[in-house]
Amino acid sequence: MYKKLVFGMIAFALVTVLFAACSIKEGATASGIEAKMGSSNFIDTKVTLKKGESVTLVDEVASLHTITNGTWDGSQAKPAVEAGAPQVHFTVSGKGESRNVGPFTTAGTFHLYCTVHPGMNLEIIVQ
Ligand SMILES: [Cu+2]
Repeated sequence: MYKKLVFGMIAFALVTVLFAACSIKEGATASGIEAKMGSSNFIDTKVTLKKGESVTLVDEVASLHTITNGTWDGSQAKPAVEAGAPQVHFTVSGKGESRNVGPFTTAGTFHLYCTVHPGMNLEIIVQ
């Protein structure tokens, strides 16, 4: 009976520590930098981050975007995950819907694009 109580308390303490650790990590990587998406384009086509920061991609209108690593070269989609880039693949469709992308831990220039809209490119510069 007593042992069960002690075990329960240890388990509770562990869970609390884990939650606390997660929230600290999120706070450290959030830069507050946003890249807004319009109906068929990036409103912000270029963002600059410091190493270790993330960028929040925000759908400003109710438009479906599928964002992944790569770029549009004219009307040709060129998927590519650059060395040091986080793997990105998600779909948003609701107004105000957002996704955190990162952290970017390597300095360089990285590209994301929307597979739905030709020419919808985002350049991310990490310093
Ligand atoms: Cu799109």
